Amino acid sequence: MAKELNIQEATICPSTAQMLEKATKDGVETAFHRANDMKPCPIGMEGACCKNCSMGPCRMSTKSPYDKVGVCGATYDTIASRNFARMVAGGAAAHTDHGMAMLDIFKEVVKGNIPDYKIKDIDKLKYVAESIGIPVYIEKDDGTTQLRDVKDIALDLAEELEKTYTQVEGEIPFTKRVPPKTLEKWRELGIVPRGAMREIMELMHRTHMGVDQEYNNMTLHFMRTALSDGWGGSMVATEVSDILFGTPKAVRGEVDMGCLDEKQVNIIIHGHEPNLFESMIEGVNDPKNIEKAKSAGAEGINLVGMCCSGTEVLMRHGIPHVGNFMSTEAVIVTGAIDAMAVDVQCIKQALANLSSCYGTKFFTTNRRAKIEGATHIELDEHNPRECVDKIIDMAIDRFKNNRKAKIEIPQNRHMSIPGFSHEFINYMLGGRFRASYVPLNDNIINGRIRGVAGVVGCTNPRVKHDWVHLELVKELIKNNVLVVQTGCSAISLAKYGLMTPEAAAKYAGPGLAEVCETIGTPPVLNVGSCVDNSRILIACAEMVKTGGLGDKISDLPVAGAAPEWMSEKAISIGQYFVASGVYTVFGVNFPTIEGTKFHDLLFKGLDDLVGATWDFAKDPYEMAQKMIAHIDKKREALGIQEKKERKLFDMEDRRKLAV
Ligand code: SF4
Ligand code: MSK
Repeated sequence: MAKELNIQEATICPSTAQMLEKATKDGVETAFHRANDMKPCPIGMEGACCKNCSMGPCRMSTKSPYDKVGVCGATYDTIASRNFARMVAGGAAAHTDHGMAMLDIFKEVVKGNIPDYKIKDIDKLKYVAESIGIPVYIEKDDGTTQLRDVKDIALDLAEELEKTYTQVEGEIPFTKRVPPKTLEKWRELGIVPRGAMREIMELMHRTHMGVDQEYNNMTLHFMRTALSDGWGGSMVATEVSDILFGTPKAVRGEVDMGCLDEKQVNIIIHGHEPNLFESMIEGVNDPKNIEKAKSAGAEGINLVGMCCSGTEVLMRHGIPHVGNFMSTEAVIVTGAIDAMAVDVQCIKQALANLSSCYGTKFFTTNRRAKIEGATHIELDEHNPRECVDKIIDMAIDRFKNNRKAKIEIPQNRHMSIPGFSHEFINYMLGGRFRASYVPLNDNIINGRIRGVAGVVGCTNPRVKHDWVHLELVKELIKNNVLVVQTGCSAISLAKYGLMTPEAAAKYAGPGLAEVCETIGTPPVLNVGSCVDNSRILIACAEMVKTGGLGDKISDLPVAGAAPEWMSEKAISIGQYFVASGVYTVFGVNFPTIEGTKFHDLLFKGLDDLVGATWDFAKDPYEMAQKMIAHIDKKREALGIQEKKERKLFDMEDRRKLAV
C-alpha cells in the first residue's frame, strides 16, 4: 500500500502543496508520491553498481567498496568513474544536441528556408562572430571600413560553429573565449575539447567493458567531454538562440500558478528548445486564433511556460512562468490546463497519464521525444505554425467541450525581473557607452560584494522542494555574495520574491544591498535556462579579463552549487564548472563513496589539476558556509580580504612624487 505523503515535508511551494492536497482528493499520484514509495537503490546511488556487460551486473559493497571486484576484475574506482563518466556523456549529449538543433535552424534561417524566423539581434551576431575571429568589417580600397553583408557573416559563423560538434582534431571555436592562463592549463592536461561528437564517442568507448580502467585517465577525459558541453554545445545553444530570438534584457515577468486564468484557454509549453515556444507566441497572438477562442466562450488564450522552455521566454519576453520541474505534474492537477506541449528533456513520462485524468491535451512535438499516451504533432521547423495552430485548435476544443474536472487555481503570483544575459549585465554596470565589468570587479575588490555564486539546477523530490535553493541563496546574499541563477533554481527564487530590486534591502547584506540599490538590480539574477549556464562561464571569463581578480577562472572569488540536482545534465554542468576552475557543491546525494580514491580525486585531487574541486552538502546552511569559506580563501590569495576602497591618486601621493 502507498505510504501517506507528508506534504509539508515534500515542498515549501504553497501552490504545489495545494495541488498535492487536491491530487490526494482526486486520487492521482505525482513524482512526490512515487519518491515517497520508492527507496533509491543505495548501491546505484554511490556509483557502486556496474551493468556494462552481461557477466554482471556487479555490485560492490558500499560499506567496504574494496572488498571485492567485478567479474572482470574492475575495482570500485573503475566502476564509479565509468558510471560518473556516462552521466557526463548523457548530460553533454543532451546539451550539445540541443545546441546543434539550434544551429541547424540558424543555418536554414540564414539561407532563407524558414520565413517564420529571422535574425533578430544583429549586434549579437557581430559580437559572437568577432569573438571567434570571423571578420565583421571589410576594408575598402579607399582605406575606410564597411560592415560585411549580414548573411555572409551569419554563414561564416554557422560554418565555424559547426566545428563545435564535428571537429575531429584541434580546439573548438569558443575556446578563444577562455582566459589564456586557464586554457594553458587545459593544454598541459590535454583536455582542450575537440568536437562534442568526438569527445562523447570516445567517452562511451572508454567506458565500454574492458577499455579505460584507470580512474585518473577516465577523469581527464570526462572533464574534456564536459568542457565540450560548457564551452561548446551549450554556449552555441545560448548564443544562436540570442541571435535568432533576441538577447535577453531585464523585463518584468510573473511566476507561479496564479498566472493561470480559468476564463481563458490555458496552454503550457514545457521542455527546452526555444523555437516551439517562439512559434506558439506567434500562434496565440494571431487574431484568427484569438477569435476562435472567443467564439468558444473564452476571454482569450493564456500562454504560460514551465521548466527551461518557460525560462527562455520569461527571459526574452516576460511570458509568465508557472513552475519548475517538480511542479509540472502539480499544475495539471489544477484542471485548468487545456493543453501542454512538450519538446525535449526533463519531461516526466507520467504527465501523459495524469493529463488524461484531467482531460488535458498532452502533445509531444519533437521527433526525438515521443511518449506513450501522448498525441504526437511533429514540429517541422520549416513550417512551425502548422503544428502550433493544431495544438491551439485542440486546446480550444478542450476548453469548450472537456472542462469536466474541477478547476482549482492556487492564487499565488509574484513579480520577478529576469533577463540578465551577459550583455545586459555589462550594460547595466556601465551604461551603453561604458559597458564593462569594472564596477563589478571594483566592488568585489573593495569588499562590498564578497564574491559571486552560481546557484543552478533542478528540483528533486528526494529533498524538500525549493527549500534548499531558497535557504542557500538567502544565506549567500545575507553574506554579501551576489547570486546568479539558471534553470529550475531560478524559478524557485523568483517564487519567493528574491528576484526584485526591493529584495536587496530585505535580504542582502549591507555591501551587496548598497551595490544593488545603486544600479537598481535584484541581489539574485536570473541568467536563463540550463543551457544558459554558458552565460556564467562568459561572465567568469569577463571578470578575469577586466582585471584585478587574478589571471585564471580558478583565481576568482566565485563558487557554484546545484542543491537539488537530479539530471545527468547537472553532472555535466558541474563538471565543466569544476574543470574551468569553479569550486562546485552538489546537494541531494553524490554518486561516489567517501574515502575511495575516485572520490578523493574529485573532492581534493582536482585542485592540483584545474584549481577547483567538487564538494557535497545536503544542508543549505552548511553548503553556504562551504561556498563562503571558498570565496574567502580566494579573496585571501588575491590579497583583497581586507575591505578597502580602490585608492584614487590623492594630494598626498602627488606630494610624494619626485619632481
Ligand atoms: Fe561486471 Fe566488469 Fe561486466 Fe561491469 S564490466 S558488469 S564489473 S564484469
Ligand atoms: S529543466 S535539467 S530540471 S534545471 Fe532545464 Fe530544470 Fe534541471 Fe531540467
